[in-house]
Amino acid sequence: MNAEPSPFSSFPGRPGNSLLREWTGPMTADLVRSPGAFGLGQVPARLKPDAVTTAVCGFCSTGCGLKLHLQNGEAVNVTPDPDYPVNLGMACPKGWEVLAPLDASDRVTTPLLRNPNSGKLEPVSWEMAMETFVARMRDIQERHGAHSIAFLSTGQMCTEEMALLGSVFKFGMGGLHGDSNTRQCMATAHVAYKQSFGFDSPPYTYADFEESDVLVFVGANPCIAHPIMWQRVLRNPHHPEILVLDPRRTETAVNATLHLPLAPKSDLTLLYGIAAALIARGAVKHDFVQAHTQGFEEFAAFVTPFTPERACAAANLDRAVFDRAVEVIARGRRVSFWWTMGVNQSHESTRTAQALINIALMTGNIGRPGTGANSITGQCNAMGSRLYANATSLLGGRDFTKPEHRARVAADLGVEPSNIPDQQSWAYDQIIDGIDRGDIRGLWVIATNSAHSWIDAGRLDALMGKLDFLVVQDLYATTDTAKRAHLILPAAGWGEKEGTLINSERRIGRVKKVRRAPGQALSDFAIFRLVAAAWGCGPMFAEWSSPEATFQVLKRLSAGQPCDITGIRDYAHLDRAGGIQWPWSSAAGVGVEPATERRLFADGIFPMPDGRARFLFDPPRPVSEPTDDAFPFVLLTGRGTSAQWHTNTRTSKSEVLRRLYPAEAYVELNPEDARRLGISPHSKVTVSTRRGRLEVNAFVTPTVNPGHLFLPMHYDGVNRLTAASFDPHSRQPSYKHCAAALARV
Ligand SMILES: Nc1nc2c(c(=O)[nH]1)N[C@H]1C(S)=C(S)[C@@H](COP(=O)(O)OP(=O)(O)OC[C@H]3O[C@@H](n4cnc5c(=O)[nH]c(N)nc54)[C@H](O)[C@@H]3O)O[C@H]1N2
Ligand SMILES: Nc1nc2c(c(=O)[nH]1)N[C@H]1C(S)=C(S)[C@@H](COP(=O)(O)OP(=O)(O)OC[C@H]3O[C@@H](n4cnc5c(=O)[nH]c(N)nc54)[C@H](O)[C@@H]3O)O[C@H]1N2
Ligand code: SF4
Ligand SMILES: [Mo]
Repeated sequence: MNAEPSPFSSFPGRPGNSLLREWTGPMTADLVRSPGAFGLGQVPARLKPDAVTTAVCGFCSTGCGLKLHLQNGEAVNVTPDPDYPVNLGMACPKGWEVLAPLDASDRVTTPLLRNPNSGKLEPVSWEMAMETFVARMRDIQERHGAHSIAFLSTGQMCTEEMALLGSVFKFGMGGLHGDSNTRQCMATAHVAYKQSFGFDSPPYTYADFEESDVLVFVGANPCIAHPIMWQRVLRNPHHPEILVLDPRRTETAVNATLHLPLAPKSDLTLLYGIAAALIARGAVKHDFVQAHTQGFEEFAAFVTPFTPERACAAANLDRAVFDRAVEVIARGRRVSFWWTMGVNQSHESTRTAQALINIALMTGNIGRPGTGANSITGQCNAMGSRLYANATSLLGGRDFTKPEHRARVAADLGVEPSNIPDQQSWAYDQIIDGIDRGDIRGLWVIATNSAHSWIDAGRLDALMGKLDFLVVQDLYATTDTAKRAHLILPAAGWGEKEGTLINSERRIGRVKKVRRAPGQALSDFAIFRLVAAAWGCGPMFAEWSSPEATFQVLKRLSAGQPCDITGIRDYAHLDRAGGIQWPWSSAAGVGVEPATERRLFADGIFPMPDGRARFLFDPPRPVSEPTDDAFPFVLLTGRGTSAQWHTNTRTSKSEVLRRLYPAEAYVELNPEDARRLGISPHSKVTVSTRRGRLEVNAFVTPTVNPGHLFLPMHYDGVNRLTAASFDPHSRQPSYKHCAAALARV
C-alpha cells in the first residue's frame, strides 16, 4: 500500500484511546427522572420505563418533537411530545417507529474491509480501517492529485457532524470536491433563495399553515411526505382555500378546494401566466414592490405574452380552473405558496421556484403572518447541510470563492487561510462525471444510498467499478451502495448519538444518545474525529472535541450572517425553549428569550446589499426527453406512502411500517391506458425507458392522468429508468420527467 511509515504510527488509536471508547461511553446525561409519569397503560415489565427525555425525529424535515421513554438510560418507547411547538403531540408512523431501524439484525457492527483475494468483506479493527482509509486515500492523492478524492454526504446527520466532515476533508485532507444528497433535494431552493433574497432563507414558520386564508401547494404532497405539516393545515381556523398544482390527484389534491392537474413540467409557463393575469387584474401591491424589490417592471413586461390561453394550453388546464386560481390568489389577504420536489426536481427548477417567489413578492405576500414563498425541506437536516456542511457553501452560508469569507472562517477556526479551498466544489453530477473521466478515484459515501437514489443509477453502478477506493459509512452493510464498497465504516444512527438538526422552519432541535450503538459502531462525529487523527490533522480540530463543543464553534462562525445563532447558549437552551429558529443573535440581549414562532422579512428588508429582493425569470425550455411513439408515457416518481423512507433501508426494518406499504414495487396508471393496453389491475407489467426496464405490479387508478405513470422511489431499480437531466443553476436532477413505455408481461 504505502512504502512510507504508516501515517497511523502517530495515531493515538491504541487500546485506551478515548476516540475508540465511544461505544462504552455515557448516555445523554441530562435525563429528567420522572418515574411512572407516562400514562402508557400496561407496558411489559421488561420495557417499563423509568425516565423520559426528548429529541426531534430523525426522518423528515418537519422535525417533530418526541418523548423517549427510558429504562436504565436506554430508550424503550417513543411517544409524540405534546409540548413541542412543531407537532403539538402528533407523529406520523415513521416517528412512532423511529427506534425500530436501530434494532435491525443487519446493523454493521465492525469496520469491514474487502479482501482482494476472496472479494469478500471481512471484519477488521478500527485501527486497521483507519490505517487503510488514510493509506489508500493518500496514495490516490499522491498519484492523481489532491482533488482526486471526493465525498458524497447527506442531509440526515447532525449539523455538527456535517460541519466536521466538510472541514476535515477540505481543510485537513486537502480535498476539494464534496457534495451531498441535498443536491437531489434542496439545491434548487438554496439557489433560488440566494439569488432572489440574497441568502438561503426560507421565510416561514409553521404557524403560517394555520394563519393563511389561501395556501398554494406546488409539486408537494404533504399528506404523504409531511403528514404533520398537513395536520397543521387542518388546524387552520380560517376555512382556507387550498390550491394544489400537481399532475396527479394526490391525497393532498383530494383534500384541496381546487386541484390544478397541470401537465408535467408546465409549471413555469403556468406560473408566468398566473403572474400576468394577476398583474392584469390589478393584484399587485405597488407600495411593497417599490419599497422592497428590484426588477418588477422588467418582469411585468416579460410575462405579458403569457396569456391565459397560452398558459392553459401548455398546462393542459381548463380556462375556468385557471381563472378560479387567479381569482383566489388575487382575493386572498394572507396567501402562502409552498413547494417541494415537483418544483425542485425539474430541468428548469430554479426559475420555477423563483416564479413562485415573484408572485409572493408582487402581491406583498411575504413577511406577514400566513404568507410567504415557502420551500418545504425534505430530510431531517437538509437545512443544516445547506448552511453548515462546508460542501458546496463555505461554513455559515458563505462562499468559497470570496477571499473575505475565507479569511473570516480561517480566523474563526485558527487555520491557515491557504488551507481553505478558493474554488467551488463540483456538484454531485460533476463528481460522477469526474469518476467517468478518471479524475475522481477515491469516493467516501456517508449516510446516503447513491446506488439506489441517484438519477440514471445504472450509469453510476457501472462507474462505481472504476473507483480505486470506495468507502461507505452507514448503519447497514446491506445497502446497494455498501455492497459495492471496499471499506465499510459502521455508523451509529439517530438516537445513538448527540447533536442538532434544523427543520423546515429553521428550527434547531436536539438529537440525543438514548441507545448504545451495536458492536463497535461509532457516531459519524466520532468517525470523522478518528479520520482527522489518523490523517494527522487532529490538532486542527482540537476545539471540536464533542458535538456540543462543535456547536459553540458553529455559533461563532454564524456571527453576523443571516443565519446567526450566537444567541443560543447551549444544548440545554434548545431543550428549554422547544427548539430555536435561526436567526437568534446574542444582540437580542442577555435574558431575552426567542418567541416560539418567528418568520423572516417582517421589515421588508432582504439580505441583499441594497436590501431589495429580485425578480428573476427566463423563458421556459423544453424537457430533455419528450415522449415519442416508442416511449409514449411521461414517467413521474416520488413518495409512495408515509411509512416508506427513500431507499427503504431504515423503514423496511420496522414490522409495523412494513404492514403499511405494498411489499412489491408497483406503477400507478390510468384506467383508460390500462384498458387500451389490456392491463388488468395487479397484473405484472414492465415499465421501460431508454436506460432500463423494471417489472412491477399494475396499480390502476384515476389519480394519474392518461399518458402518465407514477413509480414510488422506494423500490429497487426505479432510478435505472430515470434520465439524467439537470437544472442549469442548481444542478438538481430532474427525477420527475422522462419518456417511458408500458407493456403487459
Ligand atoms: N413518507 C415519506 N416522507 C418523506 C420522504 C420519504 O421518502 N417518505 N422524503 C422526504 C424528502 S427528502 C423529501 S425531499 C420530501 C418530498 O416531498 P414531496 O415533494 O411532497 O414528495 P414527492 O412525492 O417527491 O413529490 C411531490 C409531488 O410532485 C408531483 N410532481 C411531479 N412532477 C411534477 C410537475 O412537473 N409539476 C408539479 N407541480 N408537480 C409535479 C408528484 O406527482 C408528487 O405528488 O418528502 C420528505 N418526506
Ligand atoms: N426517482 C427518484 N429518485 C429520488 C427522488 C425522487 O423523488 N425520485 N428523491 C431524491 C431525494 S429528494 C432525496 S433526499 C434522495 C434520498 O436518497 P438517499 O439519501 O440515498 O436515501 P436514504 O434511503 O435516505 O439513504 C440514507 C442512507 O443513510 C443511512 N443512514 C441513516 N442514518 C444514518 C446516520 O446517522 N449515519 C450514517 N452514516 N448513515 C445513516 C441509511 O441506512 C441509508 O442507507 O433521493 C433522491 N432520489
Ligand atoms: S412527520 Fe416527519 S418528523 Fe414528524 S414524526 Fe413523521 S417523519 Fe418524523
Ligand atoms: Mo429529499
